[in-house]
Amino acid sequence: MSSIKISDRLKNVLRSATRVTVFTGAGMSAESGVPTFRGVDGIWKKFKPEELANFDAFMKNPDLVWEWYKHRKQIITDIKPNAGHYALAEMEALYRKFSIITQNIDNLHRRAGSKEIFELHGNIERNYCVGCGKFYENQEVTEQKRAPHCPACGGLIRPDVVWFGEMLPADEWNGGVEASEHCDLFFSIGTSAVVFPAASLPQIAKASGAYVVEINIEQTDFSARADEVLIGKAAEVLPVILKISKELISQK
Ligand code: BJW
Repeated sequence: MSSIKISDRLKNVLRSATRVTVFTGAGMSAESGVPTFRGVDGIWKKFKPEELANFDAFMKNPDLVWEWYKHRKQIITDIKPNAGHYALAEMEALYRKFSIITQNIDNLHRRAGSKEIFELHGNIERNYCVGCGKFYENQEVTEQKRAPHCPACGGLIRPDVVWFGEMLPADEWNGGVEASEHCDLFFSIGTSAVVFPAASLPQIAKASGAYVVEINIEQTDFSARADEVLIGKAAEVLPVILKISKELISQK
Protein backbone atom coordinates (compact mmCIF):
# COMPACT_ATOMS: atom_id res chain seq x y z
CA MET A 1 0.00 0.00 0.00
CA SER A 2 2.77 2.43 0.90
CA SER A 3 4.56 1.82 -2.44
CA ILE A 4 2.01 3.99 -4.27
CA LYS A 5 3.64 7.31 -5.14
CA ILE A 6 1.40 10.38 -5.14
CA SER A 7 2.98 13.35 -6.93
CA ASP A 8 3.33 16.78 -5.33
CA ARG A 9 1.14 18.15 -8.08
CA LEU A 10 -1.69 15.77 -7.12
CA LYS A 11 -1.20 16.58 -3.45
CA ASN A 12 -1.61 20.28 -4.26
CA VAL A 13 -4.81 19.58 -6.16
CA LEU A 14 -6.15 17.34 -3.37
CA ARG A 15 -5.51 20.20 -0.94
CA SER A 16 -7.02 23.02 -3.01
CA ALA A 17 -9.86 21.27 -4.89
CA THR A 18 -13.45 21.99 -3.94
CA ARG A 19 -15.17 19.94 -6.65
CA VAL A 20 -14.10 16.36 -7.24
CA THR A 21 -15.64 13.97 -9.77
CA VAL A 22 -14.97 10.24 -9.90
CA PHE A 23 -15.74 8.07 -12.93
CA THR A 24 -15.69 4.32 -12.32
CA GLY A 25 -15.78 1.12 -14.35
CA ALA A 26 -15.68 -2.61 -13.74
CA GLY A 27 -12.13 -2.57 -12.25
CA MET A 28 -13.54 -0.61 -9.29
CA SER A 29 -15.46 -3.70 -8.21
CA ALA A 30 -12.82 -6.28 -9.16
CA GLU A 31 -11.56 -6.61 -5.57
CA SER A 32 -15.13 -7.28 -4.46
CA GLY A 33 -15.22 -10.29 -6.77
CA VAL A 34 -17.21 -8.89 -9.71
CA PRO A 35 -15.65 -10.02 -13.01
CA THR A 36 -14.59 -7.23 -15.42
CA PHE A 37 -15.75 -7.24 -19.03
CA ARG A 38 -12.56 -7.12 -21.04
CA GLY A 39 -9.81 -8.26 -18.66
CA VAL A 40 -8.05 -11.61 -18.63
CA ASP A 41 -11.01 -13.20 -16.88
CA GLY A 42 -13.45 -10.72 -18.39
CA ILE A 43 -17.07 -11.68 -19.07
CA TRP A 44 -16.67 -11.05 -22.79
CA LYS A 45 -13.99 -13.73 -22.99
CA LYS A 46 -16.74 -16.26 -22.32
CA PHE A 47 -19.75 -14.56 -23.94
CA LYS A 48 -19.98 -12.37 -27.02
CA PRO A 49 -21.60 -9.04 -26.08
CA GLU A 50 -23.73 -9.04 -29.20
CA GLU A 51 -25.19 -12.38 -28.11
CA LEU A 52 -26.25 -11.16 -24.69
CA ALA A 53 -26.10 -7.42 -24.07
CA ASN A 54 -28.47 -6.08 -26.67
CA PHE A 55 -32.22 -5.86 -27.05
CA ASP A 56 -32.51 -8.00 -30.19
CA ALA A 57 -30.62 -10.83 -28.49
CA PHE A 58 -32.99 -10.60 -25.53
CA MET A 59 -36.09 -10.75 -27.73
CA LYS A 60 -34.61 -13.66 -29.72
CA ASN A 61 -33.55 -15.70 -26.71
CA PRO A 62 -34.96 -14.10 -23.54
CA ASP A 63 -34.34 -17.15 -21.37
CA LEU A 64 -30.60 -17.24 -22.17
CA VAL A 65 -30.11 -13.53 -21.48
CA TRP A 66 -32.26 -13.75 -18.34
CA GLU A 67 -30.21 -16.69 -17.07
CA TRP A 68 -26.98 -14.71 -17.58
CA TYR A 69 -28.28 -11.73 -15.64
CA LYS A 70 -29.71 -13.97 -12.94
CA HIS A 71 -26.23 -15.45 -12.49
CA ARG A 72 -24.71 -11.97 -12.26
CA LYS A 73 -27.41 -10.80 -9.83
CA GLN A 74 -26.45 -13.72 -7.61
CA ILE A 75 -22.74 -12.73 -7.72
CA ILE A 76 -23.62 -9.17 -6.73
CA THR A 77 -25.95 -10.25 -3.93
CA ASP A 78 -23.18 -12.37 -2.42
CA ILE A 79 -20.42 -9.72 -2.41
CA LYS A 80 -19.60 -6.51 -0.53
CA PRO A 81 -18.14 -3.09 -1.39
CA ASN A 82 -14.34 -3.05 -1.12
CA ALA A 83 -11.90 -0.65 0.54
CA GLY A 84 -11.93 1.54 -2.59
CA HIS A 85 -15.71 2.03 -2.48
CA TYR A 86 -15.53 2.88 1.23
CA ALA A 87 -12.64 5.33 0.67
CA LEU A 88 -14.69 7.19 -1.95
CA ALA A 89 -17.72 7.30 0.34
CA GLU A 90 -15.54 8.87 3.05
CA MET A 91 -13.99 11.37 0.63
CA GLU A 92 -17.43 12.76 -0.16
CA ALA A 93 -17.45 14.55 3.22
CA LEU A 94 -14.07 16.24 2.57
CA TYR A 95 -15.06 18.23 -0.51
CA ARG A 96 -17.77 20.82 -1.15
CA LYS A 97 -18.94 18.90 -4.22
CA PHE A 98 -18.14 15.23 -4.76
CA SER A 99 -19.83 13.21 -7.50
CA ILE A 100 -19.49 9.62 -8.60
CA ILE A 101 -20.32 8.68 -12.17
CA THR A 102 -20.37 4.93 -12.57
CA GLN A 103 -20.71 2.57 -15.49
CA ASN A 104 -21.22 -0.25 -13.01
CA ILE A 105 -24.65 -1.74 -12.46
CA ASP A 106 -23.71 -3.42 -9.16
CA ASN A 107 -24.97 -0.79 -6.69
CA LEU A 108 -21.74 -1.08 -4.64
CA HIS A 109 -21.08 2.68 -4.42
CA ARG A 110 -24.50 3.19 -2.83
CA ARG A 111 -24.04 0.22 -0.52
CA ALA A 112 -20.69 1.74 0.59
CA GLY A 113 -22.45 4.97 1.56
CA SER A 114 -21.80 7.33 -1.38
CA LYS A 115 -24.67 9.77 -1.91
CA GLU A 116 -24.27 11.58 -5.22
CA ILE A 117 -24.09 8.85 -7.86
CA PHE A 118 -24.90 8.94 -11.56
CA GLU A 119 -25.50 5.42 -12.88
CA LEU A 120 -24.87 5.61 -16.61
CA HIS A 121 -25.61 1.96 -17.48
CA GLY A 122 -28.50 1.25 -15.11
CA ASN A 123 -28.78 -0.91 -12.01
CA ILE A 124 -29.07 -4.68 -11.91
CA GLU A 125 -31.32 -4.51 -8.84
CA ARG A 126 -34.17 -3.11 -10.96
CA ASN A 127 -36.17 -4.62 -13.83
CA TYR A 128 -38.91 -3.36 -16.09
CA CYS A 129 -41.48 -4.64 -18.54
CA VAL A 130 -40.66 -4.04 -22.20
CA GLY A 131 -44.41 -3.82 -22.90
CA CYS A 132 -45.82 -1.35 -20.36
CA GLY A 133 -42.65 -0.08 -18.61
CA LYS A 134 -43.77 -1.18 -15.12
CA PHE A 135 -40.82 -1.60 -12.73
CA TYR A 136 -40.17 -4.75 -10.68
CA GLU A 137 -37.79 -5.30 -7.76
CA ASN A 138 -35.42 -8.27 -7.98
CA GLN A 139 -37.27 -10.15 -5.23
CA GLU A 140 -40.36 -10.13 -7.41
CA VAL A 141 -38.67 -11.75 -10.40
CA THR A 142 -35.33 -13.46 -9.73
CA GLU A 143 -36.84 -16.68 -8.45
CA GLN A 144 -37.98 -17.45 -11.95
CA LYS A 145 -35.86 -19.76 -14.12
CA ARG A 146 -37.16 -18.41 -17.42
CA ALA A 147 -37.50 -14.78 -18.42
CA PRO A 148 -40.56 -13.60 -16.50
CA HIS A 149 -43.65 -11.97 -17.99
CA CYS A 150 -45.40 -8.90 -16.63
CA PRO A 151 -48.52 -9.77 -14.63
CA ALA A 152 -50.06 -6.48 -15.78
CA CYS A 153 -49.65 -6.71 -19.58
CA GLY A 154 -47.93 -10.02 -20.37
CA GLY A 155 -44.80 -8.33 -21.79
CA LEU A 156 -41.29 -9.63 -21.12
CA ILE A 157 -39.47 -8.29 -18.07
CA ARG A 158 -35.83 -7.26 -18.59
CA PRO A 159 -33.08 -5.98 -16.29
CA ASP A 160 -32.89 -2.17 -16.07
CA VAL A 161 -29.45 -1.94 -17.65
CA VAL A 162 -28.22 -0.18 -20.80
CA TRP A 163 -27.41 -2.50 -23.67
CA PHE A 164 -25.39 -1.73 -26.81
CA GLY A 165 -27.31 0.53 -29.18
CA GLU A 166 -29.51 1.90 -26.37
CA MET A 167 -29.55 5.48 -25.12
CA LEU A 168 -28.19 6.20 -21.67
CA PRO A 169 -30.78 7.46 -19.11
CA ALA A 170 -30.94 11.21 -19.84
CA ASP A 171 -30.87 12.50 -16.24
CA GLU A 172 -27.92 10.31 -15.28
CA TRP A 173 -26.01 11.23 -18.44
CA ASN A 174 -26.70 14.96 -18.12
CA GLY A 175 -25.71 14.87 -14.45
CA GLY A 176 -22.48 13.06 -15.37
CA VAL A 177 -21.61 15.58 -18.08
CA GLU A 178 -22.28 18.49 -15.71
CA ALA A 179 -20.09 16.92 -12.99
CA SER A 180 -17.31 16.33 -15.54
CA GLU A 181 -17.47 19.87 -16.90
CA HIS A 182 -17.42 21.51 -13.46
CA CYS A 183 -14.73 19.91 -11.34
CA ASP A 184 -11.17 20.72 -10.28
CA LEU A 185 -10.10 17.09 -10.02
CA PHE A 186 -11.38 14.11 -12.01
CA PHE A 187 -10.50 10.47 -11.33
CA SER A 188 -11.03 7.80 -14.01
CA ILE A 189 -10.91 4.49 -12.15
CA GLY A 190 -10.93 0.87 -13.36
CA THR A 191 -12.32 1.45 -16.82
CA SER A 192 -10.88 0.47 -20.19
CA ALA A 193 -12.45 3.71 -21.53
CA VAL A 194 -13.60 2.11 -24.77
CA VAL A 195 -17.40 2.20 -24.44
CA PHE A 196 -19.01 5.44 -25.57
CA PRO A 197 -20.52 7.83 -24.77
CA ALA A 198 -19.31 7.15 -21.18
CA ALA A 199 -15.66 7.12 -22.29
CA SER A 200 -15.95 10.73 -23.44
CA LEU A 201 -16.34 11.97 -19.84
CA PRO A 202 -12.62 11.98 -18.93
CA GLN A 203 -12.01 13.86 -22.18
CA ILE A 204 -14.74 16.38 -21.31
CA ALA A 205 -13.22 16.88 -17.84
CA LYS A 206 -9.76 17.40 -19.32
CA ALA A 207 -11.04 19.84 -21.95
CA SER A 208 -12.88 21.74 -19.19
CA GLY A 209 -9.66 22.27 -17.22
CA ALA A 210 -9.80 19.55 -14.55
CA TYR A 211 -6.67 17.76 -13.35
CA VAL A 212 -7.35 14.23 -14.60
CA VAL A 213 -5.95 11.20 -12.79
CA GLU A 214 -6.35 7.65 -14.00
CA ILE A 215 -6.20 4.70 -11.59
CA ASN A 216 -5.89 1.30 -13.27
CA ILE A 217 -3.82 -1.85 -13.06
CA GLU A 218 -2.59 -1.15 -16.60
CA GLN A 219 -2.42 1.59 -19.25
CA THR A 220 -5.63 2.24 -21.21
CA ASP A 221 -6.68 4.03 -24.40
CA PHE A 222 -7.06 7.16 -22.26
CA SER A 223 -3.75 7.03 -20.31
CA ALA A 224 -1.76 9.23 -22.69
CA ARG A 225 -4.28 12.04 -22.20
CA ALA A 226 -4.42 11.84 -18.38
CA ASP A 227 -2.37 14.29 -16.30
CA GLU A 228 -1.27 11.44 -14.07
CA VAL A 229 -1.65 7.66 -14.15
CA LEU A 230 -1.50 5.66 -10.93
CA ILE A 231 -0.90 2.01 -11.68
CA GLY A 232 -2.45 -0.14 -8.99
CA LYS A 233 -5.64 -1.70 -7.73
CA ALA A 234 -8.45 0.72 -6.95
CA ALA A 235 -9.01 -0.96 -3.58
CA GLU A 236 -5.38 -0.25 -2.65
CA VAL A 237 -4.77 3.16 -4.24
CA LEU A 238 -7.96 4.88 -3.03
CA PRO A 239 -7.39 4.36 0.71
CA VAL A 240 -3.95 5.98 0.23
CA ILE A 241 -5.54 8.96 -1.54
CA LEU A 242 -8.16 9.25 1.22
CA LYS A 243 -5.46 9.26 3.91
CA ILE A 244 -3.43 11.95 2.12
CA SER A 245 -6.54 14.07 1.44
CA LYS A 246 -7.51 13.95 5.10
CA GLU A 247 -4.01 14.99 6.22
CA LEU A 248 -3.79 17.82 3.69
CA ILE A 249 -7.25 19.16 4.44
CA SER A 250 -6.73 19.04 8.20
CA GLN A 251 -3.61 21.23 7.76
CA LYS A 252 -5.54 23.96 5.88
C1 BJW B 1 -8.66 -2.50 -12.51
C2 BJW B 1 -8.69 -3.50 -11.58
C3 BJW B 1 -8.47 -3.10 -10.29
C4 BJW B 1 -9.11 -4.44 -13.42
N1 BJW B 1 -8.26 -1.81 -10.01
N2 BJW B 1 -8.45 -1.24 -12.35
C5 BJW B 1 -18.28 3.50 -32.57
C6 BJW B 1 -18.28 2.32 -33.30
C7 BJW B 1 -19.17 1.30 -32.98
C8 BJW B 1 -20.06 1.42 -31.97
C9 BJW B 1 -20.05 2.59 -31.27
C10 BJW B 1 -19.19 3.61 -31.56
N3 BJW B 1 -19.41 4.63 -30.70
C11 BJW B 1 -20.39 4.25 -29.87
C12 BJW B 1 -20.79 3.02 -30.22
C13 BJW B 1 -21.81 2.23 -29.60
C14 BJW B 1 -21.45 1.57 -28.30
C15 BJW B 1 -19.95 1.53 -28.03
O1 BJW B 1 -19.36 2.36 -27.37
N4 BJW B 1 -19.28 0.51 -28.52
C16 BJW B 1 -17.82 0.39 -28.32
C17 BJW B 1 -17.50 -0.97 -27.74
C18 BJW B 1 -17.18 0.69 -29.62
N5 BJW B 1 -22.12 2.31 -27.26
C19 BJW B 1 -23.41 2.15 -27.04
O2 BJW B 1 -24.11 1.38 -27.72
C20 BJW B 1 -24.02 2.97 -25.93
N6 BJW B 1 -25.17 3.67 -26.37
C21 BJW B 1 -25.09 4.60 -27.33
O3 BJW B 1 -24.06 4.87 -27.91
O4 BJW B 1 -26.31 5.20 -27.56
C22 BJW B 1 -26.41 6.06 -28.69
C23 BJW B 1 -26.92 5.22 -29.82
C24 BJW B 1 -28.21 4.76 -29.78
C25 BJW B 1 -28.69 4.02 -30.83
C26 BJW B 1 -27.86 3.72 -31.89
C27 BJW B 1 -26.55 4.15 -31.90
C28 BJW B 1 -26.08 4.92 -30.86
C29 BJW B 1 -24.48 2.06 -24.81
C30 BJW B 1 -23.35 1.35 -24.16
C31 BJW B 1 -23.89 0.38 -23.12
C32 BJW B 1 -22.79 -0.45 -22.50
N7 BJW B 1 -23.37 -1.51 -21.75
C33 BJW B 1 -22.51 -2.39 -21.01
C34 BJW B 1 -23.38 -3.52 -20.43
C35 BJW B 1 -24.21 -3.00 -19.26
C36 BJW B 1 -25.08 -4.05 -18.67
C37 BJW B 1 -24.29 -5.21 -18.12
O5 BJW B 1 -23.43 -5.05 -17.23
O6 BJW B 1 -24.54 -6.33 -18.56
O7 BJW B 1 -21.84 -1.66 -19.98
S1 BJW B 1 -21.16 -3.05 -21.97
C38 BJW B 1 -19.98 -3.02 -20.66
O8 BJW B 1 -18.91 -2.09 -20.99
C39 BJW B 1 -20.71 -2.41 -19.46
C40 BJW B 1 -19.66 -1.51 -18.88
O9 BJW B 1 -20.26 -0.52 -18.07
C41 BJW B 1 -18.97 -0.97 -20.10
C42 BJW B 1 -17.62 -0.40 -19.84
O10 BJW B 1 -16.73 -1.39 -19.39
P1 BJW B 1 -15.64 -1.04 -18.28
O11 BJW B 1 -16.31 -0.70 -17.01
O12 BJW B 1 -14.68 -0.07 -18.80
O13 BJW B 1 -14.99 -2.48 -18.03
P2 BJW B 1 -13.76 -3.20 -18.79
O14 BJW B 1 -13.80 -4.62 -18.44
O15 BJW B 1 -13.75 -2.86 -20.24
O16 BJW B 1 -12.48 -2.53 -18.17
C43 BJW B 1 -12.09 -2.80 -16.83
C44 BJW B 1 -10.83 -2.00 -16.54
O17 BJW B 1 -10.51 -2.16 -15.17
C45 BJW B 1 -9.60 -2.45 -17.34
O18 BJW B 1 -8.95 -1.30 -17.87
C46 BJW B 1 -8.72 -3.13 -16.30
O19 BJW B 1 -7.33 -2.97 -16.56
C47 BJW B 1 -9.11 -2.40 -15.05
N8 BJW B 1 -8.96 -3.13 -13.81
N9 BJW B 1 -8.96 -4.73 -12.27
C48 BJW B 1 -8.24 -0.92 -11.05
N10 BJW B 1 -8.45 -4.03 -9.30
